[in-house]
Amino acid sequence: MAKHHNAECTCWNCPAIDLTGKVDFRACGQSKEVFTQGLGEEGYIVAECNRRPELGLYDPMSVTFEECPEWQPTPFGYLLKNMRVMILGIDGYLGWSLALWLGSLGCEVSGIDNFSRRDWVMERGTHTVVPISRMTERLRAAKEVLGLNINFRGIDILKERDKLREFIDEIKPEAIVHYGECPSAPYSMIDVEHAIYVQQNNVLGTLGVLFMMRDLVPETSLIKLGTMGEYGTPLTGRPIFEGMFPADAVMKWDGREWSLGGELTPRDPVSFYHVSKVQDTFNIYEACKYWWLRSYDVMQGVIYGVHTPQVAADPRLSTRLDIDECFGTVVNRFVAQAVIGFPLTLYGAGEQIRGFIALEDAMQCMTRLTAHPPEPGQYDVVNQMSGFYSVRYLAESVAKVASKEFGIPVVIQRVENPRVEADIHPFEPIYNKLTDRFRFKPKATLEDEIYRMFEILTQPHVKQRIEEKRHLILPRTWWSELKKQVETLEVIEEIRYEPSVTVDRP
Ligand code: USQ
Repeated sequence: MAKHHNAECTCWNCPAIDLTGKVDFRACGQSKEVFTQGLGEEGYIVAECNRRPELGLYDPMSVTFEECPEWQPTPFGYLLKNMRVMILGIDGYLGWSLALWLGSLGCEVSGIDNFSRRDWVMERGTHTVVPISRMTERLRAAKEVLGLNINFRGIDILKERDKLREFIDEIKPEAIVHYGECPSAPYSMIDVEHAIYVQQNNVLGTLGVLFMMRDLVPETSLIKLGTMGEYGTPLTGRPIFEGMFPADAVMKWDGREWSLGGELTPRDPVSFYHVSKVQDTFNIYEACKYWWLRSYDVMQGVIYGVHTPQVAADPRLSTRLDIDECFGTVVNRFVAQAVIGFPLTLYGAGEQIRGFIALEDAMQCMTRLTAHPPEPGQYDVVNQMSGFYSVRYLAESVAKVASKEFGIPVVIQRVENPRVEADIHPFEPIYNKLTDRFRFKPKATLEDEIYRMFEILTQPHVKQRIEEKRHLILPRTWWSELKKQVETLEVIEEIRYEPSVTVDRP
């Protein structure tokens, strides 16, 4: 059988390692005198293990995950026994799904949230169309249905740093997954108050977390949600690398030539929200450099879907699904629109291309990254997506599944694009690190996931909740100063396909 992707990692990657005072981290304030006590007789690095103190001082490169009894096999690689994972933003669309997912793999999950996603959505006058329970109910159901004890605390990352510090100190997480940010581009473009709020919440909240990690858990990996939108869509058509230029990239200018290998690639964000993610990138990059923190910055494509085996296990465990202009992502919106017979809203030409990933696949990626922590000081970037499509292709795919499989005819419309974005552009994302290094295997095809969403969204109580918010489907938030609802540019005729006779569905 092929080895797990992290079989050859050693204690050098492991968050249970204790390097304090043993390695030359002078950049983080340790003096030369302190670190020399950690060098073995022949000048090798030696460390201690927080989980196996009986090892005493030893060479951290000498034990692999495969050999260590603390690391146990799972379908997604070796995971530390009862690995302590803290999720910032555990009440959100992704945070809640990941809590259940990791808990089911044996992790000891803790998490914080200030319920701001619920508040933002309420502020916009809308609601999650898949009903979700209150946190107390969610926790009770997680215990009852899946046997999980999730350790939750209501904390605001930015405003309650003392409480978060205490919680981190108490739990001593071995990985921190950071989803605790406002994820909406349109929300950040509403007005000056919203722009400032999003940037403050995201950028300064994350900056605070970095300082806490330096002080309390410097060996813990930070798996931070960034976005593919940090890169924008370079009109030159150059490939969108995974955060840094590859070793053989060169820049030519004025008859001279330089290697760009290892340098951060240019960022060209597409909203004030996306700018906040770019700022995070630089803050995390610096923290890894100054303090030897370790982080994967996850440039995630647009997410869609509402299924994982755990959230499907009980209605009280469902994760949210938004469909409004601010918090609904494009595929989720299109399926909801189709369900209530609302013409699918292609913005502008509809030829914008983005990277996409299904919820369940994103969970798999996050698990694989958690299982394979970076080395001390390592800042790395992955482009987390499983395919890329034009918005028009997505609308057509939704229309196809709707009419073929559910007998729902679909109309597609082009509306004025309220955003400032290139709607016709080249796009060549590179996204093979997750598949090659971490052995991510996408499981959900676009069509299958759309099908699964139709199954859920056509349920009468969900359909009813979509109907109630029909008036909030068309966007009103313009990147320019305009203050009006977008208007239809073109109606693309009703799309009907022959009902499917061949596709076998579970
Ligand atoms: N779009 C339409 N019609 C709609 C909604 C969107 O044509 O009804 C278009 C947009 O113009 C855009 C594309 O679809 O070109 C994607 O829009 P979106 O609203 O699905 O996603 P976006 O605003 O880019 O943001 C979402 C998440 C964000 C994440 C980002 C990943 O809300 O948190 O960072 O996807 S990415 O797009 O790769 O930057």
